[in-house]
Amino acid sequence: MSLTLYYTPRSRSFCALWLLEELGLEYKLESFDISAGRHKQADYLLLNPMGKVPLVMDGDIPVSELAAIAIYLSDRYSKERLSPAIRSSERPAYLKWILFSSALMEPAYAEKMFNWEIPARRSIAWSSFDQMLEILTNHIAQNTWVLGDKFSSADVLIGSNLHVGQVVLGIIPKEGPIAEYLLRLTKRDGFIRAMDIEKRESDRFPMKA
Ligand SMILES: N[C@@H](CCC(=O)N[C@@H](CS)C(=O)NCC(=O)O)C(=O)O
Repeated sequence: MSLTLYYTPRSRSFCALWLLEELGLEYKLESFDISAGRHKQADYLLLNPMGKVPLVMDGDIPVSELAAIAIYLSDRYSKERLSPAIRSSERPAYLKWILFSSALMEPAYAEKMFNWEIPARRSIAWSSFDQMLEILTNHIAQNTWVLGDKFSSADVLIGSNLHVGQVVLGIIPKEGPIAEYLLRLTKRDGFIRAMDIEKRESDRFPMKA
């Protein structure tokens, strides 16, 4: 096994880094300054035509898109520690929450941040930012993790979005069930290790004016 994470600080790459730290696997960090454009070079585009980070290489197999990275790495390497078994009854809920992060939270965040005016709500996939947040809040008010007592990679995906939403974008509440869930997440050793690496790499590649 030889894993490489293509990473830039202050980006969604943090989620993949946190996942790798939760998995406790050895991996190589290919960290770069996003303004250098490494992710737009021809060799990179062959691996991820979207030209985005993160990208995980498992040997010579490219894995892009956070939901796919989470499902693949957890199934392949976590021995069911971060994902329920394929045939388990928890599997549908696990997949639902993984997709909730990328298919519902992501566009809902964009709607909120860019003040999108959407004329026909029923025709869009994520309904609304407020509904997304309400559903997540009601669920997490009654559960330690999205799958109840079992922590999974779905929590890493949702937690990464919530962390950015609260700390960077200021659109996620600072108190209540979601804030308490985030506190539980950010106390995890995997999160703390990933945040130490993120801080180190942010210092290495400071934001350009
Ligand atoms: N849908 C992608 C989103 C990845 C993404 O948006 N990455 C941003 C950084 S946060 C990026 O690479 N932006 C650089 C660009 O588009 O040029 C995923 O889930 O991995």
